[in-house]
Amino acid sequence: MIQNFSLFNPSQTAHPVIRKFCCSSRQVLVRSLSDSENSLRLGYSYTVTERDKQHFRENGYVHLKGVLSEEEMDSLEEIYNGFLNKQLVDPSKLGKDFCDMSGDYNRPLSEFNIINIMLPSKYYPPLKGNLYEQRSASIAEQLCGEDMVMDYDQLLAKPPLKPEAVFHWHQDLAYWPVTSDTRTASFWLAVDDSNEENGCIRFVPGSHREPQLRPHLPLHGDREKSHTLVSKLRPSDQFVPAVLKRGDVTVHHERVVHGSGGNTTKTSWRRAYVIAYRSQSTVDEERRMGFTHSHNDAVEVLNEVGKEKLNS
Ligand SMILES: O=C(O)CCC(=O)C(=O)O
Ligand SMILES: [Fe+2]
Repeated sequence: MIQNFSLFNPSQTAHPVIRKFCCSSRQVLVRSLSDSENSLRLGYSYTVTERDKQHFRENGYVHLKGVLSEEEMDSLEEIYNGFLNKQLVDPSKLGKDFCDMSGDYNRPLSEFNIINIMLPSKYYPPLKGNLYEQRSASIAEQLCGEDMVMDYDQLLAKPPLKPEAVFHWHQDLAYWPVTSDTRTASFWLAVDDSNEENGCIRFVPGSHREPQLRPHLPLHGDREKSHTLVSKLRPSDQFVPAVLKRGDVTVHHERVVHGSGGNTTKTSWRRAYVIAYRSQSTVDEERRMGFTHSHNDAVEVLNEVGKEKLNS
């Protein structure tokens, strides 16, 4: 039943939700965009302004508004919910790739604070090539260069009433092997409006320019118990919450310090869809090491992450 899917060549046999997603994305090509949104979306691409590029360079992240329209989000959300309600994939088949980023691997699903689904398009291939992938790829190219390819995707959802859904402060590169070319554009798409109450992502602007990665420790002592690494903020660090509307994204650099607080709301979910782009040579280098961004990667490989060669 599941077929490979690309928006450029939509398969008639694709999942109905995907077909709908595909159709709504095609309409974008012919419909003019609302001026009030001041949107820079056009078909499969999104124009990044010089100001956005400068913000990304100087602060290590940038907030881009309206990367997906409300209608496009509706279709995407159906797929997202298919993961959460277990209709698209069976969580028991994902092993550690279906876990709680705030807890250890023994925590039962009913008690998850941050529902983390690694590599959704690997486990549900019809997701591949969706409109968000296309637009984020166009943005990654504008921010980081032509050789950027998708390295991994991830879903991160905080249900309401989860004050402990804290994503600890970290730099992404501390989670990855330090390859010769570390350039990254990490996209964080808000599936819900995201704010301080429901646990939006927060950045320490400029921290990506520090010469060395900060120390990170495994939250539960070792990477076999949980995937989570933790770094501490410094007294001088000032963080900025990224308050996003549904359909907005942030894009962040591999060294910027970031994290998020719990979801203290009674009714508001905080769902995010992450896609990271890195250079083709970096992705090849990672795969040669056996590093795929799956939490099921060998623990010996996971123990080699974040080790940088220090500049003399
Ligand atoms: O969703 C969050 O709160 C954090 C996500 C994150 O760390 C990332 O996308 O790199
Ligand atoms: Fe991160």
